Amino acid sequence: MFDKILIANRGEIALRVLRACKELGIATVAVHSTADADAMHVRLADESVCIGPPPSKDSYLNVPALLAACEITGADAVHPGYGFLSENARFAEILAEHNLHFIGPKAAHIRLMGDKIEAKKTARKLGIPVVPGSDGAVGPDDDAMAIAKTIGFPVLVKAASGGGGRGMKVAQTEEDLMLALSTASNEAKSAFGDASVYLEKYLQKPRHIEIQVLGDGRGGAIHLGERDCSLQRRHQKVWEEGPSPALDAAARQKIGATCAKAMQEMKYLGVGTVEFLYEDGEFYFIEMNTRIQVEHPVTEMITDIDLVLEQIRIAAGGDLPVTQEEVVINGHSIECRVNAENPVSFRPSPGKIQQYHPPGGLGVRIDSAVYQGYVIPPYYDSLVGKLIVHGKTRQECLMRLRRALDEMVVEGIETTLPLFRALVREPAIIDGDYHIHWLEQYLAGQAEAKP
Ligand code: MV4
Repeated sequence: MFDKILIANRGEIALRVLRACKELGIATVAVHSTADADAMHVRLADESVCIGPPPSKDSYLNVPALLAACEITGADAVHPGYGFLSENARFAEILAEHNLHFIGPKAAHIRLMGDKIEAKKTARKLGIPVVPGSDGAVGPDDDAMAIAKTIGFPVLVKAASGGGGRGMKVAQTEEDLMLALSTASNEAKSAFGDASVYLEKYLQKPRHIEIQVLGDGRGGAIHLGERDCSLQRRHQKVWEEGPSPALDAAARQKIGATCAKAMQEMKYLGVGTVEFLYEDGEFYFIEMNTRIQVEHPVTEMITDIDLVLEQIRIAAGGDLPVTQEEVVINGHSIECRVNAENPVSFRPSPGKIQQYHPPGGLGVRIDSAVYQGYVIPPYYDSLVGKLIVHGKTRQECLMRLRRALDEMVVEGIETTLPLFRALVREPAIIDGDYHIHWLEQYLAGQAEAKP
């Protein structure tokens, strides 16, 4: 097991990793920019190192500074959290070159899944259902029109190095295709330094359902059920829940087993999330995330497995915590990402938290690193904290979430709490009857209603 872990991240996930380290009896090193000197994980860590000024490129993405912090403190492993360097294969390799452990998948798997074309080809080879589309990149010499006609309009042009919604263009008709191809390719070139794009059948109103997987790197792998992340705004997840209201046990078992088998064949190491679009009873692989995700607590609450603690144990050579047969999905969990944003315009609202009262009670969890008097800096994401609720059933979970939202107090900054207080009372949400475009349509309707 590791002796000392450097947590190369900030905010709630840094605190989350720190908690797992403490429970494992592992010493912790916090790194922070000058803007995060008063952060909670810095106060609670055994040691802390300032790694630079506020801009991420000069601090949390500053690899030499992170290596120096490891050297100074004698850390033998680095946990990247999510975002920042968590899916940077080169960083994982550099750590290995410095005899440091990267708590994450093998660099080759990070690189593989970072290329959305290669990821799809791999998924298909491993028996995972994928969206119908082009066989790899569509280049200037290919007959894109013929490929698109074979797929059937509308088609989606996607950047190979994209992901998370970046570098996507819809072509509704043949006339739209050429413009969509050139626009997506040019944007991909400037955003990712890689102009290659591919085509997919455009699914109109799917749900976004992701499967949590855990592999020991030696051929053992299990799945831990799904999370429904369809409620998103501009590709930012807002509300995630598990199990999905749209899946029955048979569908869950089938797609879960398919993902677990694929991870066994890959000899995947650590935690991972296989992302699907789900429409008319069919799953379509879109991408795989090779990191711990923001919404991991939803899975923890319904499986009672500490994903971050197991991620660390497995990175140190440990075995999977349970067999597939021992994985039991118990009850229902919903996570609301409370952001320091105006709940209507979503304009960021950094500043000092004057009053902070987190809710409590049975089945209520807050993953947050803020406190009364904390100043939310303007340099990073606007997450105040994640309100995660568990109930024996989805209805009990909704009732508890409604009560917890009404109990939660955050004053001094604007937050998206009012949005969640409205959503938890919205019939479509109560019925679980929504898709990936539902939230933006709901917000557009709200904007119209209140000009
Ligand atoms: C799609 C799609 C429809 N059809 N692919 C957006 C982010 C990235 N994960 C892939 N995304 C999509 N891919 C096909 N073939 C619709 C989306 C999409 C989306 C997916 C999941 C959650 C929210 C979304 C919002 C807009 C578009």
